[in-house]
Amino acid sequence: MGVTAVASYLGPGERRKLEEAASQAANRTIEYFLRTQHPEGWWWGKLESNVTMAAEYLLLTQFLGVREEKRWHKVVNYLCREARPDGTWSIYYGGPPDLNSTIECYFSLKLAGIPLDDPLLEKARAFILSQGGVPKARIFTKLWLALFGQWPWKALPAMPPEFMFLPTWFPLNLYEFASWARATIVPILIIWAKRPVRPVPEFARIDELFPGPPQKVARPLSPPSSLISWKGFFWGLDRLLHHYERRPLGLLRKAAIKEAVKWIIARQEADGAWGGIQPPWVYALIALSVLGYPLDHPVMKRGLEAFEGAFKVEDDQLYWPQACISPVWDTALAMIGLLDAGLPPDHPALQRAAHWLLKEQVLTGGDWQAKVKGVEPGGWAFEFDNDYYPDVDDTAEVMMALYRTRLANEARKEMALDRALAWVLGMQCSNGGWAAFDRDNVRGVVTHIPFCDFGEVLDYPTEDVTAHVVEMLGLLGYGPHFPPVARALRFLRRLQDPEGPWWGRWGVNYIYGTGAVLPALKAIGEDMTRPYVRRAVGWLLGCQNSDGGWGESCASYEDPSLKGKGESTASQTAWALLGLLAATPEDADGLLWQAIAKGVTFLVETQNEDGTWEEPQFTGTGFPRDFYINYHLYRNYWPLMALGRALTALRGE
Ligand code: R04
Repeated sequence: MGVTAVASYLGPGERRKLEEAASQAANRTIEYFLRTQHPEGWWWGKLESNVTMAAEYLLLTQFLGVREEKRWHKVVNYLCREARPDGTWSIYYGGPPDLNSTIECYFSLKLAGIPLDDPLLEKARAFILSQGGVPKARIFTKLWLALFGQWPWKALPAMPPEFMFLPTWFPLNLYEFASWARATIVPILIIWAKRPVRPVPEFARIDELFPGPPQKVARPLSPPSSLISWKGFFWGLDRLLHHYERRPLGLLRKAAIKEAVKWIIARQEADGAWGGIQPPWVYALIALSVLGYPLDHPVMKRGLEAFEGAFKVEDDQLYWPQACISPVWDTALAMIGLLDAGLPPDHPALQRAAHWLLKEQVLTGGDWQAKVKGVEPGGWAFEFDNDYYPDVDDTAEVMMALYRTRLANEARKEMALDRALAWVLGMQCSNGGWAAFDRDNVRGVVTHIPFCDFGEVLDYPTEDVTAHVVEMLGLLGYGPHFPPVARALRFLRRLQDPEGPWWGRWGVNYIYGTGAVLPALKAIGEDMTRPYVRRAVGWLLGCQNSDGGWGESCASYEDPSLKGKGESTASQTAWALLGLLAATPEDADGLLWQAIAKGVTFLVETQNEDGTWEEPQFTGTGFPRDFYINYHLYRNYWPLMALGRALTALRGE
């Protein structure tokens, strides 16, 4: 975009004013990142999700018999702080009351000694019963309750450990599940086989959360409407498996449990957790405890100590464990923001970050190799320690950050990039897209298993991850005719929403997806005047808020009429600007630049003195509908990218 072109749409005075304001704002945020970089080179923000992580921490320590009152008091403070005035908890800021979270918090608070007639519990109980009580909870919540005799094991779906033995060619095997579900299911197979019950004191029972006598209303899943369906098949299989459970084949059962234990122990990461995320980690500790592993067993010890490490958020009042930690993701994106905002590519801060990232490259094997043969490891994971589960999303962003940074030892960097490129290309799915952790993890049959009533159990190739890869390939010099790119572009064209945007799998929601695809199309050399691109631009212009920002509530995953709608936030305004700035061809009309100017002004006017933004809203997605994330650095590095790219356009560079 030539300076004259911009000026003619914004007017010389307006353009200069905007450039000045954006430049000052960008410098404040650059200063923020320079002063908050860790000496080892990384940036890392809190990953806020929902209270089930803290409630389940209480339940885990209760179950393992390591409950410690001072710590419990801090977690109770956190749960009470997160409770809303109506006595419920939600899974995202400003979201509706969530039954599972409210039940798990209610039970934990009772265990902590909060009396039944406490106003908070009274309101929570009223909500829980209004939703049908515990029988309406998800399987995971019922499993937690079963551990303490608050839900009958026989009313949970069968999860026999023999499942471990299903071969990888069988349509239903461990490796047909998404990585996060697989790592969570294996320990649960052991727990289900043992059906442990560690009773709680009478005062902590939660019979009052049932719509009738628990022994009567705590029923197994009722048969689906039509038995001639996958759901029907699995319901029938579940009944059969419960029957088998009465007298399982001893040797087979023993061997299966042994196989599961081996699988679990092999996957404990250096930080003592599993898979970098909470579910596999807590269920692994429960499973090993149920098998008699003592607390001072090295695996148990390290697993418990991990709650005192990187995952914890603690001050003198509160404690809560993060569901996951995002240092690699945060560092790569912070570097890209700094580079976009004009920090020299050889700046010491960028070099420190790059050297840290180079040390984080995963050069050992992982579960992805079950499906991807003959490809050398070379990706990055999201966390400090998660060698078994590197992901394509992090790898693409890290590659872009490294590629644009200048190091003294460029050869070392180029070798890392070559390995990463080969791994990413090896991970491309058959339909041209890229998923996060696995290739072609799309066998839908697993989604009908009764156990799978929460989150995602498949790792589908998605628009946002594919876009990040295409953007990276464009940066590395590949064009639209490079076969993997051509296939990816066809994938993206196929998945474009009829109204113009792209759906967002790992970010909320259509604004995230569209803000990822448009820069990718620009980077790969697509003609940005093509109708399908203009439809996406038109959609973004159409959902700009009157305050100049953009926002989209998590609710848009449930209610398509809310696509692109929600109170303006810094990160989502940034995503929209990244999209529009990528699509400003020479002849962009005034409307486009007026919208960009208003969006940039929104960021400038809402920025804090210290170069950061406020963002209580959740704009990250763990699972659409079930699990949302507030990445605490999203509010800062995505706006920095947007301001940086706006300045580049305004200066006609
Ligand atoms: C934005 C980057 C996306 N990129 C990296 C993803 C990182 C986080 O991915 C996950 C985080 C998760 N948490 N909890 C779960 C989970 C899954 C993820 C989870 C797992 C199993 C069950 C419930 C929750 F993939 Br059951 C924090 C791809």
